[in-house]
Amino acid sequence: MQSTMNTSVNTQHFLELEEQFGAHNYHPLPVVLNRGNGVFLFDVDGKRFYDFLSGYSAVNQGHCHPRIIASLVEQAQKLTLTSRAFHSNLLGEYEQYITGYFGYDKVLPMNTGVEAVETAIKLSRKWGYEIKGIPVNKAKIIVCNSNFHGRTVNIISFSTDPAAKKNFGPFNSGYELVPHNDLNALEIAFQNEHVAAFLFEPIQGEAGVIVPDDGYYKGIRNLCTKYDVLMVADEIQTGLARTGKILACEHEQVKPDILILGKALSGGTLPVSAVLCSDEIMLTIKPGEHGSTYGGNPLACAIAMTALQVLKDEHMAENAEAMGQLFRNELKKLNSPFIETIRGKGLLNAIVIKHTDPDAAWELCLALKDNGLLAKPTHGDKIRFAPPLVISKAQLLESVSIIAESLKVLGN
Ligand code: IF1
Repeated sequence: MQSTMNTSVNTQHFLELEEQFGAHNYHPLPVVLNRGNGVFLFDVDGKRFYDFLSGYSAVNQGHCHPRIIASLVEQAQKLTLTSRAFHSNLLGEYEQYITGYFGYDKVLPMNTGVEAVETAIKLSRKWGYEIKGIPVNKAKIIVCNSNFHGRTVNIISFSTDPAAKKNFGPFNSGYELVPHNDLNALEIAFQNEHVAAFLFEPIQGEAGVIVPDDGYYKGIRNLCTKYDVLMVADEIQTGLARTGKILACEHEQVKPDILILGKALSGGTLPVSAVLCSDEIMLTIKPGEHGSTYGGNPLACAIAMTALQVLKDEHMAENAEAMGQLFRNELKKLNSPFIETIRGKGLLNAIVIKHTDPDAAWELCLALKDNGLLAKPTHGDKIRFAPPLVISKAQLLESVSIIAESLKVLGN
């Protein structure tokens, strides 16, 4: 099948700069963007696209949300960083706001998602040794096959993706793998008294939007309570209204012991992440035992409070639920022979492509691009569809028609 790699001279210029001067650690679609607004991205030739990746769910609130940008601009002209060597007027206000928003005693502010996951692992181990009484350096953390929690050497130590691990060893110990969505396997793993925590994604995003059975979150909660194991939810991608609730765990009225947030916590402006938990867990870390240069900086605090507020003010979870249902129903109605599976929750969805050509998903994404919609394959045959949560019904239906038109590139 011919690749539809038609790019303008203007676009080609930027691609060549990256080719020559940048690391080749990604394989992006051949599109160069220079502006975003709401659900739309625009390329250097002024072509408009529906954004169906949303920065991997970091842009839930829509590109350059006016209230978030206004907070950024206002605070950027006052004070951006004090470091934690001193206090700022915004950190305490933000800490009170976000802990009240999610119902936890305390928050530890970090920057990237992986830093928050590392922080949650350190808190889990500290709690395991100092509260649960696990022998020091014997703590186990249970994780899931096909997990994705970031790309530091410690985190990829428990990845099951060969591409994420190849030639990055040696790796860290203290982790045990269980299948995702398997409560029996989890209970067996919990027989080990050295288990401090279970770290999981409510929906496995990178693995291809793997949605567990109903009751999985409640089952995890019950087992963690029964065996005195911390339930650690990585809601970096599933949180902040993406799946139709403010948190994916809310679909089953479940409250994790440790909540990890990132991505859309800043509305796609700059890296802001957070770890929330009880005093019992959080106060195991004493002054000087953990931190980061930018963690909790006043610019991030200002942005995050607005990013969280607009989720509620604009009912983005409710819209994600409604538009997600509509999206999956409309895709099903296409009855495409090339779509094997449609799955997701809220506006975190994916399709599995069925085709003899192993590059079919990539070719479809190129055709989608040519037709004005940006999406990217994950793990070969799956395409994630995750637009900003502000998408309207008319925009969603237009997007489905673009998908329908683009599927023709796979044959008739
Ligand atoms: C890339 C994936 C998505 C995450 C969860 C922690 C992190 C992520 C559930 C780490 C980050 C990003 C990383 C980015 C692409 C994207 C991604 F494909 F890699 F796996 F979304 F599915 N927990 N996910 O999804 O957060 O340190 O990146 O801020 O590395 O290519 P981060």
